[in-house]
Amino acid sequence: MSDSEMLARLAAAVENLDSKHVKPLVEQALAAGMKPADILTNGLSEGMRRVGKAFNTGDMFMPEVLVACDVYFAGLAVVRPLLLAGGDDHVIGTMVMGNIHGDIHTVGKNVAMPVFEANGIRVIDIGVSASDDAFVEAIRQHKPQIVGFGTYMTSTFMHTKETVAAIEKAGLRSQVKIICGGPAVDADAARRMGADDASDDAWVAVKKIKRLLGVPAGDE
Ligand code: B12
Repeated sequence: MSDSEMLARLAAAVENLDSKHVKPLVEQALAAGMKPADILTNGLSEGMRRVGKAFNTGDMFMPEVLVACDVYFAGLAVVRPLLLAGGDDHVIGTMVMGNIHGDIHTVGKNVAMPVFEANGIRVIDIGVSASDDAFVEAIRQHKPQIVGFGTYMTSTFMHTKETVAAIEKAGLRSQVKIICGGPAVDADAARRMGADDASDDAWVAVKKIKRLLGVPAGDE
């Protein structure tokens, strides 16, 4: 089987909620010499991206999205240790990521983080409903170049301003770029609230993060 056929089958396994075949397919792809990042980005994540689109157009419902996530994570469990064991040479930056205070949506964050990791962004997850102080502390401790706010509701997206202000007050704002994510975000509004960018799509966000880091985004 060619690499592109293998990737198509991996994406289809996630999209078709095929929990039985996803793990053996990932193992087969690895045995064939395919790169873990390729398997994740162009196989499993591609399937999850299609699921996200189908959900947004009303062609899939939440229970199916949650099963698709399980399939995605079953495949991810095989490739993730290999990605993390790959050493630092592919790492382009560190990102502290958490949900803004009051926001407990986990699915989007859990889908986005492996996509970022597969693209060389080391992610420190500070969890859901993280206080402004928790962001400040994590920045002090981990010295990231990027901070990601998970904001899945209008109310928590609007809280961006306060969290940015806390980071500013701690004297850390100039050390980090800030990007918001979630279905309620808008890049212009995020900038007006003091962040640097926003995206409702993890794959588009990777390009935006690369631009913020001054790394070629691969589309110019
Ligand atoms: C599932 C869900 C829930 C589940 C969450 C389960 C879980 N463990 O996550 C439950 C039932 C618990 C829930 C609760 C609530 N929810 Co809800 N929920 C949703 C729903 C249906 C899907 C979210 C989802 O998983 N999407 C799929 C993922 C893959 O997409 P995503 O989150 O956008 O993530 C993608 C990108 O945004 C990006 N991304 C994600 N994170 C990040 C982070 C960064 C930094 C970047 C750059 C990118 C990025 O990557 C992902 C892949 O591309 C949405 C509706 C919707 N259309 O989104 C409502 C929704 C988000 N919820 C909503 C609301 C109002 C609530 C509740 C207040 C409901 C209530 N009255 O109790 C509570 C609040 C809970 C809280 N305090 O946080 C509203 C928000 C409306 C608004 N604009 O304010 C929505 C939009 C539904 C609606 N249309 O009304 N919810």
